[in-house]
Order: sequence, then C-alpha cells, then structure tokens
Amino acid sequence: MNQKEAQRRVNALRETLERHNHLYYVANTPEIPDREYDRLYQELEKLEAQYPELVMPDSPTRRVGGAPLEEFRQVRHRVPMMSLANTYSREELTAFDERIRKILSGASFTYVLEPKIDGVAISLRYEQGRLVCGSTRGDGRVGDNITENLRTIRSIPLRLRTEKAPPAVLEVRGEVFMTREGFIAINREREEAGQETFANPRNAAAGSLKQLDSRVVARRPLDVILYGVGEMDGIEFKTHCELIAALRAFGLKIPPRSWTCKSMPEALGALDELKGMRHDFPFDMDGGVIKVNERSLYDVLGATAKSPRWAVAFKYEPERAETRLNAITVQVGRTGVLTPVAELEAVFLAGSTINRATLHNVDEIQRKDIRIGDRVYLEKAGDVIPAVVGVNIATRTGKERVFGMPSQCPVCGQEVTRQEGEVAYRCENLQCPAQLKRWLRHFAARGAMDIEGLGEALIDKLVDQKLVADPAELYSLNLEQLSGPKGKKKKSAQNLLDGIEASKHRDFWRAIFALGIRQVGAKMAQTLEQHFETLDQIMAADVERFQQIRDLGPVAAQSLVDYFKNSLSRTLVKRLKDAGVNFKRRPAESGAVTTQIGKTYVLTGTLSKFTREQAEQEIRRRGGNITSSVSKKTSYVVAGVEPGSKLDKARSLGVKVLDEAAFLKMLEM
Ligand code: 0OW
Repeated sequence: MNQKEAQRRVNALRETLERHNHLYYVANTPEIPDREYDRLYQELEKLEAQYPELVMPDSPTRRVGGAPLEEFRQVRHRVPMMSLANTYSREELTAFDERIRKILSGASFTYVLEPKIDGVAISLRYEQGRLVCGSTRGDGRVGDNITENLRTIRSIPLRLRTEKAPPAVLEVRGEVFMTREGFIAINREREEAGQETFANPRNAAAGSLKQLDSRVVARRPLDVILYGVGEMDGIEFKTHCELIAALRAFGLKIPPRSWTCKSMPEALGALDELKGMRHDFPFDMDGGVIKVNERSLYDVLGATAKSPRWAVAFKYEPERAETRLNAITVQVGRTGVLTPVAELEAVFLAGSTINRATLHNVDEIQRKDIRIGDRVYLEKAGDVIPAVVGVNIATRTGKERVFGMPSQCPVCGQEVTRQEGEVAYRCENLQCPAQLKRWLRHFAARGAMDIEGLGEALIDKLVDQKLVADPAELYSLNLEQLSGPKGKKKKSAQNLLDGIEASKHRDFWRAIFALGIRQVGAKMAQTLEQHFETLDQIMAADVERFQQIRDLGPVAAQSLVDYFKNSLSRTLVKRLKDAGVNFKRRPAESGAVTTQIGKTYVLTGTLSKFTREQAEQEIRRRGGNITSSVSKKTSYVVAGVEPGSKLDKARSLGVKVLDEAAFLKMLEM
C-alpha cells in the first residue's frame, strides 16, 4: 500500500468508525458486533502506526490522552453558563407563567419540558465542526478546561456530523452523568479495591471529571446529554425544539424525551408523566426543566443575576425514609475488605423494604457522625442502593454509641490492617473463611458458573467443615463427603454433584468471570471471550494487547496481567482445567446463537427466569444489543411482570412485544 492508498483507507476507516461510534453510543442502535468494530479500529491503529503523518487529533484512536496534566487551565465562557431557578412547588410554576405572560403582554408562545439530568454541567466548543475545547461551568464565567477528559466520553463526537460546511463556532451545553448501572459497578469495584466509594452517580461523574489523568477518566462509564448552546457563529435557531433537532442532526446526544406544551397546565400534566418515567431512564433525573420555546423572546424576558427568566427547574422531592439504626455489623468481602453495614429497623422506601444498608467505610460514618441507636435518614443512591444520608440529630437521647472498627477480623480473628492512602481496613489472611465463602459464592453464582444446589448455607458448611478451600476443590467432592451421617442427604448430595459436573461445560466467559479477577465483571468477561479463543491466549497477553480492546482500560488491563502473573492464580487455573472446566470459546454455533445479530432489545419489568443482567447477557451472547429506551428502531421489547411506560411506548410505535415465554422461545432456551 502506498502513502496515497493508505490515506484513502485511513479516511474510510475513520468515517466508518465514527458512524458506528455514533450508532452505538448516541443513537443506541448498533449495527455491527463489537468484534467487527474492534477489527476496523485495530486496522486504523496499525495504519496510523505505519504512517504517523496520517494521524489526526480527532481520529477515533486519539480519544485518550497521554501523560496526566499538572493542573487544569482556565476557560472564560464568552456566553456565561447560567444557573437555573429551582422550585418544588406547582404554585410557583404558575407564578412563573404569570410573570412571563405579564412581561410578554399577550404575545403567544409555547413551553418545552425536558428531564432535569442530575449530572455535571459542561460546555463543548466546536470550531469549524471540530471539538476544540470542553469545560466545566465553574462560577458561570470561568471554568476548568477539561477537554482531555471530555474527549474520552464516546458519546461526545470529536467532529460534528454534517454534509454542509459546519458553523464557524458552536458551543453546546449539557450535562455529563454516570448511568446508574455504571455507578453500581464502579462502586462495587472500588469497595473491593479498598477505595472510597461515591455517594451517588452525580458525585461519581463530578469526581471523574476532576481527574488530571484522562486515562483514568476513560475507564469511567460517563455519558453526556446536551440541551443548550453558548456562543454561536454561522448558525441560529428560532426555537428550542429547532435547536435540539439541530444538535441531534450534528450527531450530539439530546434529552431522551421532551414535551412541547401550549400552556402551563399542559406542562404540569407533562411533568406528571415525566415523573412516572423517572425510573425508566438509565440515569438519575431529579426533576424537569420548563423552558420557553421561542428563542426570540429570551432577550425580552432577560435574566436575574444568575439565571434566565425564560426557564425554571421543577425538582421532585427525593424519596426518603427515617428509621432506627439498631447496630453496625462488619462484613468481610471477597478481597478481604471490611465493610461496616447498617442493621436497620425495617422500613419501606421507593418500592422495597429495607433493613440493611452499606455504610461503605469508617471515614464516611465519622463524616456523617452516625451513631448506633440514631434515627437515620435513608435514600436510594442511584435509585437502587439504600444509603444512610444523615442523622435526625434532634431525636438523640445521649444513649447512642460511637462505632469503632474492630482491630481483628470478625471472622478469623487476624489483626486487620489499613494501608496508607486507603480508606478501607482489610483482613489479609488469604485463608480467612469469610473471604473464601464470598469467593465461592461468586464462583457458583447464577451469573458465573451457575452451580445449581450450591447456595449460601451449603457453602458455609463446606468451608466450616474444611471440605473446600478454593473453587477447584469443589470438583473433587464426592458423594460420601456430602451425604451426611448415615447417608441421609444422599439425594441432595447427588443433585449438587450433578450441578458441579454441569458447571464444567459453561460458556468460556462465565469461567473467566468466575475467577473473580479484580475489574473483570461479567460484561468484561464477555468482551474477553470475543477477543480470545482460549484462556491460554489471555494468560499470554500483555497490557498493550488488552488495551487494543474497546471498553478495556489500563486499570483492567494491568489487573489481568497481575492476576495471571501470580503463581497462585496460575495453579488454580491449572487445577480447574485439569478438573475439566471449560476455558475455551465454543465454535460459533450455526442458527440459534447468532440469529440476533444487529437486533436491538429493550427490557422492562421483572422476568421470573432471569435477572435483568442475565437476560441482557443471553441477548448479547447471540449478537443482539440492549438499549434503554424504545424507538422505532427497537426490534423487540421484552416485557416481564409490572412493565413500565416502555411497554406503552412500544405499543404506540408498533414495536414487537415479547412476554417471557416468547422471549425464551426466541432464545431457544
Ligand atoms: N440539568 C439539566 C438542564 C437542562 C438551562 C441552562 C441555562 C438556562 C436553561 O438537565 N435540561 N436544561 C437546562 O437549561 N439546564 C439544566 O441544568 C442546569 C444548568 C445549570 C445547572 C444545571 O446543570
């Protein structure tokens, strides 16, 4: 290939990759499997390495920067980033409407309602269609230049998509957020690694954007939604709806829903509808924003010192409960981290009864001054995880007790340690039964090796009776050991042995996930299966090889290399292999397993045979994709018990709906 041909191929690859990036991260309608995307990406990387003169700063391979910054530079916003007036009351919305009508003295106008995303406000500056600067809001006039960090967010295009000449300047404004799923995953990882956890998805997003090393940011599951503009040159919009439509056409991600309303009463009705959809969005939404649609009226309406008079945010009260903290117990995790857990008087909150909540670490307990016996407030972080957010100090009697972390592991008695710079206390005893139990639970779980009959109680027994000291030993258990005195439990013992036997033939990714490698969740294990045929190939890979894979960042890459360098892990893997556990990708089956490629699914409601995660895995395994919201492009909506508004949307758009039985049939399960 000569230079000219290389240039042509590089251009074609960039365009194709940008298109698929947009389909995957913005439009939520991927068309090609990940493996195909990775192949194209690797081809581009190779060509760019061969012809460095062809490298462009906005190439899809150039999202993650090099060395960390020393500090962020400052950016002056030429059009200030305004704040928003907030209210919790519908009466105030009516007053807002009256005020506007008075100023406009009879001019006709409409309102737009859109969800209020609970994230971090940012501004993106595109010059001649290229992303040149990304910044935080700061004080509204001056913010931090966080371009490097924002470039790592895949839903932010590095170039605007347009057939015509792009505007000379277009500054777009919006919110960076972390999805609830991403927040839960990252907190789980951090807890296991002994790091401080984030209180909610908003803090996780804000904390991520503050990182000076964009390689760290690249690993955080961040996303963006854009809903406004700042400075513009060479483009203008008459209405907010027109603006949003233009952002969408430029390939930018816009609010998932919006309502155009003729009056405030209509907007109030839309607010109710939006509230009902609250849990359907994959991100935290704390209310709705009502904006005047006609932009020509903005100057007339003007602004206060901080916020425009043409927009207002209506915030929903956070769902909160008060209950008594009866005790604080300490749990020992799979990696030995000691986690304090709040034992609560049972209380109902946002759809479920809660009697326990993680307190994360001692620092957090001290910061909130939580004492045993206190009346505490509970909220659900990221809408799902119960969290103690504060104490009702007024009800203190003086009998409450301050909590102290035990100096010895509550399970094995070994002295606990706290490493410098870590918030967590750890039990470093590798033989600690608590760690072993957690490890076995992870290994046998439905999402991993799915060993039928091996529940918590049985694992406790096997460990306490010293029958099993690691997962490989499960495979040498025999009927006699399990049958109990006089062989009373022969039948259940045989069932367990059958379950263990069956687990040897699970999919390759399940075995990878079951190993419990730090940073390697089920999704990552599936990605690894797509890229490697055998575990031996994974074991032979280096950090660079792992980093060629989309969605696999430097921390996970290092964790994989460290894990397989360790002789204990290698021995364990060998023993599992010798026992007959499958560590190979199955040859692509014809028919069933590949039939879903390119199809997009939306899940709603509860399924009886799968958790949400498992259903998603089964779809992905067959090459299908999952998106969070229903559109005309959705292939199927899978509706379980108590489906949300997604089902109504599917029906109104004529999208095919599958109940659980039809879904199972489709999966041929
Ligand atoms: N968080 C949001 C949101 C939104 C405002 C911006 C300035 C004038 C109108 O989803 N959908 N729309 C606006 O429009 N603001 C939002 O969030 C605000 C902006 C400043 C602080 C919040 O992030």
